[in-house]
Amino acid sequence: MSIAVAKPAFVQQLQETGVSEIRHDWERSEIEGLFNLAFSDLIFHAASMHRKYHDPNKVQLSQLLSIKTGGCPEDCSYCPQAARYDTDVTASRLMAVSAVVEAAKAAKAAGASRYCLGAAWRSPKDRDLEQVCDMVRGIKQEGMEACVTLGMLTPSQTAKLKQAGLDYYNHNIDTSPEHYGDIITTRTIEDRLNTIENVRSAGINVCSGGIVGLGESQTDRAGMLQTLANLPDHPESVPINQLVRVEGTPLSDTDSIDAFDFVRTIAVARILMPRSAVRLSAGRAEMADEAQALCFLAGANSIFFGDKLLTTENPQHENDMRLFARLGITPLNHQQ
Ligand code: SAM
Ligand code: DTB
Ligand code: SF4
Repeated sequence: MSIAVAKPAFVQQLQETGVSEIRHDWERSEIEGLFNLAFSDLIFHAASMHRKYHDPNKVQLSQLLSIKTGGCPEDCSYCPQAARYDTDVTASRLMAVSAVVEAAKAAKAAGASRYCLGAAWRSPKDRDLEQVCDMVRGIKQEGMEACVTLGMLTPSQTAKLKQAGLDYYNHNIDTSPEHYGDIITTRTIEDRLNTIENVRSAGINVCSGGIVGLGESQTDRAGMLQTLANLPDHPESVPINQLVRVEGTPLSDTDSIDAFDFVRTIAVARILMPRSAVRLSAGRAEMADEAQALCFLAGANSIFFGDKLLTTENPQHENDMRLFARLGITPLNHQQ
């Protein structure tokens, strides 16, 4: 006996018209239609897409290290590293190459396949970039993938990073074009898109996503994902962060978001960018195991692991491994 599954009209129309699943022409209203599906219909659609393009029981593990912390001249209103906000972050200078490579070795031993370096810069100075390039070479020598996030880059800087062997560059658009100016005033979303274009032109994989919980509306969430999905190429990696509310930042008192709304954002990202890795990024320390499991079901297939993100807490390694075991998830190795 076959069981008939009622498909939402929108999903049925997509399948019947044979519309390609890899699209770059999403209308805002279509994306809002996805967000407004009944929860089970949305998750079913996203999980089906996930299974078509990925092994649903594998999750890629990246580990983060803040190589230059705090003192940043930008005004991103979510960020504890902006010099203008009074937070507990202590500013530090750029780390030595040897210390970074030692930390990468330890992350590899713990199971990370990618090592990601973050610096609290608006954009790197050329002298500092040379040092970061040496860090990238050192990480690559350990047999790991390397990712860095250093702020805005020029084409000559992306060329240097590519030459050093960089695999991914992380540069988030953070929110929708309409909401962007309420969150950051010291650089525009066009500045960010220019850097993403420079990274892409250099042949480096693009890691770009955003933050949920900044006080944005559902149409802003749709607008953020629309901007990413309608790029000429989808980012290979799409981090979806839940705002980590840090005392002293302008957004520290923002209302927490409904866990199901966060899962919906992951699901819509999975449907819009089927081939990309969707990363369940910052915010896991405040998330129930059940909410994380729903994110994996909805198509998240990458996380940051290790006890720390850049300056804030992340779940303990043992807790993550226990959750993976309970869910039958195993780490994805980049050779796979
Ligand atoms: N300074 C560089 C830049 O902004 O491009 C690189 C580092 S910055 C910390 C990288 C990203 O971390 C930001 O774009 C933002 O998406 C994310 N982020 C920063 N603070 C966060 C917070 N409190 N909660 C969630 N995500 C955050
Ligand atoms: C991304 O999308 N999230 C990471 C990484 N890329 C660089 C950063 C999260 C930072 C959370 C706040 C903190 O720890 O300072
Ligand atoms: Fe600086 Fe990056 Fe934080 Fe913005 S997100 S304040 S650019 S470190």
